[in-house]
Amino acid sequence: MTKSALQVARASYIPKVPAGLKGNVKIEEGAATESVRDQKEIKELFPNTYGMPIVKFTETAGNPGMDKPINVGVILSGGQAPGGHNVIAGIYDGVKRLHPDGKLYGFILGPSGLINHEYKELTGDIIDEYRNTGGFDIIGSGRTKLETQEQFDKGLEILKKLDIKALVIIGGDDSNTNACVLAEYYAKINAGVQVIGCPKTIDGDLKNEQIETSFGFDTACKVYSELIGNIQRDCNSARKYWHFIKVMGRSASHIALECALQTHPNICIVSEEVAEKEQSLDDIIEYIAGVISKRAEKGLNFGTVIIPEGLIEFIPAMKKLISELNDFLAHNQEEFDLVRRSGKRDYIISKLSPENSSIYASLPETVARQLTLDRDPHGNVQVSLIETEKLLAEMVKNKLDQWKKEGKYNGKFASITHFFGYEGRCAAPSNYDADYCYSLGFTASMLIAAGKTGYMSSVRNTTRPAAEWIAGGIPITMMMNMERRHGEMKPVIQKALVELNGAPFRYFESQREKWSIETDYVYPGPIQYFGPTEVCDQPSNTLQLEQNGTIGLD
Ligand code: FBP
Repeated sequence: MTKSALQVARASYIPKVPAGLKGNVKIEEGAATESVRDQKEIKELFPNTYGMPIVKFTETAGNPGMDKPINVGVILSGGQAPGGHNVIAGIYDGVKRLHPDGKLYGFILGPSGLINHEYKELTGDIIDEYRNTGGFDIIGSGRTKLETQEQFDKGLEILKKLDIKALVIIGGDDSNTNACVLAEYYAKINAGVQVIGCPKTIDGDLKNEQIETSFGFDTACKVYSELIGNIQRDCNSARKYWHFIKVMGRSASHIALECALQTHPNICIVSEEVAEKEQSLDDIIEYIAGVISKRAEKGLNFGTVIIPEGLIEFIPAMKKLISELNDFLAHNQEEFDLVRRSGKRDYIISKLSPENSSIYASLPETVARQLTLDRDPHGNVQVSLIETEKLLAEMVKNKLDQWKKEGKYNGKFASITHFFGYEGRCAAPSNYDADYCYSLGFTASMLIAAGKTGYMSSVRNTTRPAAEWIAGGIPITMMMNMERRHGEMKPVIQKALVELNGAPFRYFESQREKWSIETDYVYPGPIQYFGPTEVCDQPSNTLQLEQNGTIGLD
């Protein structure tokens, strides 16, 4: 395989790790824990893994090895996120540090690899090929849900065959919830297999008081911010386009907000604010058109708008429409498939409640069609397929045309749309993600050595230099509450949305008026790997604001 010069240079990068992981590791256990909510229900559902203490690793004298080798299995679950290969490298190095004969097996293409017994041993040569690289291609990832007892038993067969004592599941909130259910089941039947989770998702919505950030968020935001900065420089040069830029984030707007903090666009919509203020689609259009009109008065007929991917589901009226569509299609998909393409829109209009039907009828043709495309494995609309950026650009244009007729606006409006998602999910990890991921993986091995199950690997204090990071484990049940999913109450890890009273949003709110009218663009440029630490090792603005209340260079 031909490698780029950067790949060759990055292969030898040695991730920085917390001091606590450097030598022999001592485990410190805290007090018993409770779930964030619904303690009684969660305790009943997880009798073997509820209430366990938070643990922390510190360095101690002595030999870090174990008498017997441990074999470990690893699964990559869900969407790609930069740094996954370093998590696996960290697990591998941890397993080998414990005993040179320990083995690491990777299950192919996500949880289905465990169920279908498709795996490969990850040897030192393979691991070395992937250190500090982006992507999940070392073993591939998949979105199969690991949730039934039949799947758990099928998985156990291969785990036993390979003498695997612990399984590490690298995934988002749903995959880690399922990891905990699996840990509980294996504990209940005395299977002799521990299960450890690792917090992954570029969306940044798997975080809480114990988990500072999910890996991949830092790199993905830096890649998107580079692209947005480039667009801003172009738009400030040509001065003739409004760019509507949608960024990934299936649900929460963390990515949009972080990119805004890094690049100072003229507009950034935050879905959580839209929901809180119960804004309609028309309110959002009016707001965007209003900023465009104010800039036009100053002769600035150009600008940038950042749109979070999940926006559509946070507009209360659209949420109701999507929910009815989800239910309707879940029961009538076959009939819908038989309707001719040209008749599908009218078919849906005729089947929905009057309120939703009129909203659906008001949507542009393309978006109406996108709302009825195939659902994901959870039965939800795939928001990444909805071209919200085009919807907004088109509706803003209509609004401005109307204002022009009414004499309220006298500018020029031309728009270009973009969607940044897949461009960032497999990028080479930033130093932050390379270090964080390696530490998460290594910590997972230490949790396994300590006999833990039902824990999520955690590395905290990450706005400080890596040596001061704190490695340990958080019981997954601690992050859970009961939520209604497809009509049933289920134990799930709480998804972290943008907090409107949190420091990152408040900072954005204090600046957005200025950014909207003035042209205060920041051009972050590409991720820097080598050079001064304030350029190469800065965590995301979100984390810095959350932990320090300020952004490094401010
Ligand atoms: P995860 O939550 O699994 O990490 O995936 C996040 C994400 O990148 C979203 O931002 C996006 O909506 C979705 O994956 C796209 O999924 P797919 O890769 O299946 O198109």
